[in-house]
Amino acid sequence: MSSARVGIVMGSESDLPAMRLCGEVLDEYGIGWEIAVMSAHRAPEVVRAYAAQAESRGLRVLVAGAGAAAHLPGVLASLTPLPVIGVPLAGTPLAGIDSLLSIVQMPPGVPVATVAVGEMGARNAGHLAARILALGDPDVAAALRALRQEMSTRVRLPEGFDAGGGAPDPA
Ligand code: RP5
Repeated sequence: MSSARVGIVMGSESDLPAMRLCGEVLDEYGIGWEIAVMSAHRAPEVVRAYAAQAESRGLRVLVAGAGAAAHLPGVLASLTPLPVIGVPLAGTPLAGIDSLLSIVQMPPGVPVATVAVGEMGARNAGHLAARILALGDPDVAAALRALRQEMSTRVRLPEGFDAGGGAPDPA
């Protein structure tokens, strides 16, 4: 079994610049991840095999990025009970609206948790995967608490302003 708990999958090598940011975020939490390129339309049998083996290989969350008619996240979600986070990627003349709608509009029963288009979404996919894993992993939960605490200090307040106890306790 690999030590990766998150499988970051994308439809094309051209998706890598955005999707590697998801891995960088997972590193902040100390979460092991792996990366794979496989297309739901160019290599459907590979996608099927990857999804079928994902759980037994130790993966707990899949993050799938795709552009254009972006069916990879939905296809993965249809083939595994693991939670799937979809990252819509821009790159066509429709600038990601095409992939956003393809990914977010899954019919009931086969959900794909869809994040923002592009690099922002790739990063948030990492944060969302961490929140899922934090439910069953005290180390990830502690890293999440620390990150939220650090984020809550990123404020600039007017002189004399009383925030009512200061930065909120994110616990
Ligand atoms: C999708 O088509 C991929 O996810 C990629 O975003 C897009 C373009 O792929 P390439 O033509 O760059 O391989 O399948």
